[in-house]
Amino acid sequence: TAAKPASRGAFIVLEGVDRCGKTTQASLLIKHLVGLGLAAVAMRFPDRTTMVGDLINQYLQSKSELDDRAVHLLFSANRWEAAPALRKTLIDDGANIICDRYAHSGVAFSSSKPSLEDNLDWCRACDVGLPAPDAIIFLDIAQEEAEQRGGYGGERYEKKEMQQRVRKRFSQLQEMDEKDGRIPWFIVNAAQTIEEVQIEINEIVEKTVEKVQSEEQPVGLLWK
Ligand code: 2DT
Repeated sequence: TAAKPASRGAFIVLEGVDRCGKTTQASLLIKHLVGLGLAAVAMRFPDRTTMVGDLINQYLQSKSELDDRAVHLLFSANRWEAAPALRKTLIDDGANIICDRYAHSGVAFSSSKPSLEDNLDWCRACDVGLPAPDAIIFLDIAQEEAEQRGGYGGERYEKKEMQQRVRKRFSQLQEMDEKDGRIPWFIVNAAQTIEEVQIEINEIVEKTVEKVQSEEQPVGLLWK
């Protein structure tokens, strides 16, 4: 059996609207951490490689239609099915996780739909108790700026009005987390150059990893 790691890994989530540069920054961050000699694993949600993820993928590509609540539950199930492996990576392997979207995207997108706009609590409820992020890094960019980056793709949700509503929901979720005081948010101006954004993210993540290692707190339970 493998030796128990000296400390658990940090769980870092990158969030933001489409075209904010999350995916690019996530892979640069992994390289940076590995370069520092830290174990770092990439995750992303939705994870389209599972059976649940395949249903989500078909829905996002408009190859299927699903009730808004049903698809919300699939996105949440897609996180719950990953939760045991996520915990194992953090705790047994002591590796840091860099995750491209997580529960906050789940709530921000679903609750931006007309049928769910008054159901924020219901949207959050499905994700209560999941492994909680140690930090949320929100890549912030103005709508106009994001649009100039080559326009949106053809998937469901990749439309201006939706993206604007999602951005507002993210701020609301940030306020709620800040009131609760357990999950720190870091807002990074994503309109900067890739290098500038990278430098800010690296600093936030290095501090978070140090904090997790020194405080020895167990993995939190989201919104519980
Ligand atoms: P990507 O473009 O990052 O693959 O995301 N989404 C994501 C939800 O509606 N609910 C969720 O729980 C998650 C994780 C955001 C595909 C789209 O799926 C949305 C964009």
